[in-house]
Amino acid sequence: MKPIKLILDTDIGDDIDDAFALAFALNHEALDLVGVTTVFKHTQARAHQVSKYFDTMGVHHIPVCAGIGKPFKQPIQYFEKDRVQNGVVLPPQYEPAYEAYPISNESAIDFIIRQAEIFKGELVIVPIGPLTNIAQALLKAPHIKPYIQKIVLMGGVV
Ligand SMILES: [Ca+2]
Repeated sequence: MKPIKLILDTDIGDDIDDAFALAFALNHEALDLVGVTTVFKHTQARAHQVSKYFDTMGVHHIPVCAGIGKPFKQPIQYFEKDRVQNGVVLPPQYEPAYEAYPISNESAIDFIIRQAEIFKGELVIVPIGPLTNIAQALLKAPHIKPYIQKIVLMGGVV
């Protein structure tokens, strides 16, 4: 069976579940992880975390693209323990040394649109954080909607 072309859209860095999903998507033989996009709060920091993980696993061919940090509708909740960089809250599991691990210059939105155009009808998007990137990609390029085979999600905030 042909592997499923998959984009994992994640707010990795707050809890372990997204890291587990990333490991699963990377290693399952039925899945072809074509890229990882990050969403919610400090998306560049989250992308560097994914890149660090890939480097640890010896994976250097999968693009990691930062997306939108601020949901369209719901305000971001802040906590006393939050660490802030350039006005944006860092993920609790982030270390500054992770910036050494490169991420793509392409935005998550443009990456999703481009992959939908490349894999017409084959692309599956798995958002496991707020749906901001998916919403923005569909608003920016509504023609990609029929190109996306399906969206399998565990999330909520837009
Ligand atoms: Ca998540």
